[in-house]
Amino acid sequence: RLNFSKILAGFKKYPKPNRDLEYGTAGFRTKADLLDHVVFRVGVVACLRSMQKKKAIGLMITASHNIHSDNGVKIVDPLGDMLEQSWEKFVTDVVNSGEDSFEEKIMSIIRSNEIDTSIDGCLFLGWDTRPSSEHLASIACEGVSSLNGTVTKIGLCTTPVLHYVVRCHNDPAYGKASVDGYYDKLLTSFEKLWAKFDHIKKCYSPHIYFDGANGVGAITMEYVSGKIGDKIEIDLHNDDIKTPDKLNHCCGADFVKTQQKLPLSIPAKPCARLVSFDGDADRIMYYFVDPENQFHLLDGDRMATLIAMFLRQIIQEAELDVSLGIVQTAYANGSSTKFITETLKVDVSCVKTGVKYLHHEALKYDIGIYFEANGHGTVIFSQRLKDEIKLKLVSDNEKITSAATTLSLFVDMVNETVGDALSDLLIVETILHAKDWDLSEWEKLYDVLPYQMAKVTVKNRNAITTTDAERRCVTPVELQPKIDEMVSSFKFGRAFVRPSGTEDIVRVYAEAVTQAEANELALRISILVY
Ligand code: 16G
Ligand code: ZN
Repeated sequence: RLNFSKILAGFKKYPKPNRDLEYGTAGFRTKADLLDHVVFRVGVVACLRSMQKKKAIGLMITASHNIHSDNGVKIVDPLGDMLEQSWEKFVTDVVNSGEDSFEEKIMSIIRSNEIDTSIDGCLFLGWDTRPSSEHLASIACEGVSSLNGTVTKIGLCTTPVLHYVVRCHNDPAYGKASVDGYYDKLLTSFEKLWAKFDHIKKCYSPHIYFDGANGVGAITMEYVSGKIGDKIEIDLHNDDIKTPDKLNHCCGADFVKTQQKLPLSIPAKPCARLVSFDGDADRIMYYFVDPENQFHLLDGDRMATLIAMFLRQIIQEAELDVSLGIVQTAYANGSSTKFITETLKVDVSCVKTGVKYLHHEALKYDIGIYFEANGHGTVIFSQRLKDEIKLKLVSDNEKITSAATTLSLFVDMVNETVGDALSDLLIVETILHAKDWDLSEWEKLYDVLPYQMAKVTVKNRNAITTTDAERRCVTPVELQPKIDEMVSSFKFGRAFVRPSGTEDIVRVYAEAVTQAEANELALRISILVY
């Protein structure tokens, strides 16, 4: 039933340049003008995936926090999570294949996955504000159509919205499969939860300065601001989506995290609550400037600990016997890990960089909180937990039913499919509001160790291989002993190196007791790598 001549026509219309690409941790990502053939072929493979699973699949066109001239494409699996790993190879093969070999590649995918080709593929498609996004989205549609699949265009949207809609289409109990349905679920639970904690506040201010990275997150917040403005006044900045080169330029969550300074146009108002989203609104950073003009960052580690602390208390109040754990990566600050284990006494595990690894590990808990230090994260809840909450909601103990109500509303405020800056913002604001905290109270939970990150350009980054969740190097064999020796000469020193999954470089991370020492350690390790 497959019409290979239709697929071939697309291969000819969008010829592959003389360069192979790889489906990395964030899908395909490169200069936008090198992507025409990629999105066509990804459309084809995503359609096959949909036929295999007999479920809807998502396609998101975005390059997140990258410069406006880049773009990329990611495939979303039926439950709204990232594409299963075994398929990354299939899609990479098809994207890199020549006109003479694609038919064989596609047939082999069909055979090895026992795909019934009489099924119609069903795709949901979303894109960000980049100037190239709509064009690439239309080519992706051609790819899907070449296999007779159907496409529902969500259009301009954040990455987490697309993930959410795919999940709801395949699992209607999760919510209504539309952008309105998404806002409705998150904001309704937020309003109800807010009302539960509506006491007089001394410390929590209802005002935030918001940096939208001049991307799609700014549109989201403009809408949200109209809905919840009576609770949180949102002062919108970096919301110009009409000027392409402003996207992520000196603003956004990635800029704030890596530069550790204020983005353009956010006022240095002492102690004000400042928030940034990244270009596709799946990452978030909180920060503030103190009266001495010092910059303070509250990153993914901080959000994970804040959420764990809050939820741990609620599950105790609800008398629920469930497991709670935090998943981090090697980038998590050493003092956050110490705080989680020693003070919170919550389980913590460390996995490789990349959302799919964190998400997978978090599934092991009834409440799995995962965050990368860079601000990408969410919470996932087991079915067992959801069922237990229902039982507690009808308990005759008022304290228990109240805690169960809080938890149940909290669950509905979370986008469990993927890190979601809006959902994370609502969570953090709810907790700060409930605790009557400002950012400096939140920051007091623990002191971070100063850290420094560096990039090293090498001939072949894949010569470096790692183990132990990227915390130790396996090859080149002589490297790790040298790193160990160097680290041991720094108080509270910790460092690791890993090849980047998104750029042709090796990344270096170092922590030490002072900023100067962290910088020095990062530099010395970089020299070892070079
Ligand atoms: C991708 C990942 C992100 C990770 C980053 C690391 C997803 C959706 N995104 O952007 O989680 O932090 O890669 O990049 O998984 P790196 O390998 O270049 O350090
Ligand atoms: Zn992003």
